[in-house]
Amino acid sequence: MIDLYTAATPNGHKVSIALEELALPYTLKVLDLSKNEQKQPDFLAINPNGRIPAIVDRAAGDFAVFESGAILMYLAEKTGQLMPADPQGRSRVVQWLMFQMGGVGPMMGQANVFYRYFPEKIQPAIDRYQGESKRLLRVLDGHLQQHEYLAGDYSIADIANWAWVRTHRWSGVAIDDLPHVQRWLDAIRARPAVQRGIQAPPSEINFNKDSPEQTKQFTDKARTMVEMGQSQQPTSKPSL
Ligand SMILES: N[C@@H](CCC(=O)N[C@@H](CS)C(=O)NCC(=O)O)C(=O)O
Repeated sequence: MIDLYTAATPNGHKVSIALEELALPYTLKVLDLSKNEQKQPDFLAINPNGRIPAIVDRAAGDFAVFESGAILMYLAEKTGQLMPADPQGRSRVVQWLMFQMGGVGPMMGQANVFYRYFPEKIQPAIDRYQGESKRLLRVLDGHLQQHEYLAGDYSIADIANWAWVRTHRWSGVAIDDLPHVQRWLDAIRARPAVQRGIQAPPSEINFNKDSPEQTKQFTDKARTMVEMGQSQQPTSKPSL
């Protein structure tokens, strides 16, 4: 059994989708990020960085893994699924996984902060992060024009990128001119395991259309979290 420490965010959903795809039993441990539960000592012993997601593999001597990309690789390697074992096939998956971890996630995350959460609207920062996010989505579109999935068969690279790209509207980045990204988003959304994964736990906002009240509530919570995250340094107990 795996304990999944998570919240309804793209990084959290990457892991719940993978667990659902792999049919691995797991216990959902939802942390309230607006109450800073991710910075409490018990959780810092699992992830010294004080961020979700993290897992503890109870069947493997309580082995703890943090960083969503590292968790996806651990789960794929543990099961021998969602990533090939041969060096080149594995490398293709890892390349597109790192593309998400180092590019799509951080850029869309910062677009959210400056476009949605910061009370001051700093237009050059919004333009920079939305522009870079759009550039990365164009790279995906170009690749998906020639390939059904990002790296051979459907893999953890698709899961990682999909969980972020589906929230493009929240980051203020349109994909109307990216037909291959649209096709790939729809194909992955149709998978039953993906549908279950994004309900674990369900998002607090509708990524496809704004409901002003929902948007305001979520934005206020997210702003509080960003401000708390800037002002508090985690200190951890010894790691598991
Ligand atoms: N690179 C990390 C990023 C994790 C991350 O930023 N998690 C966010 C939610 S998506 C979080 O826990 N934020 C709470 C905080 O900043 O205190 C990963 O991919 O796991």
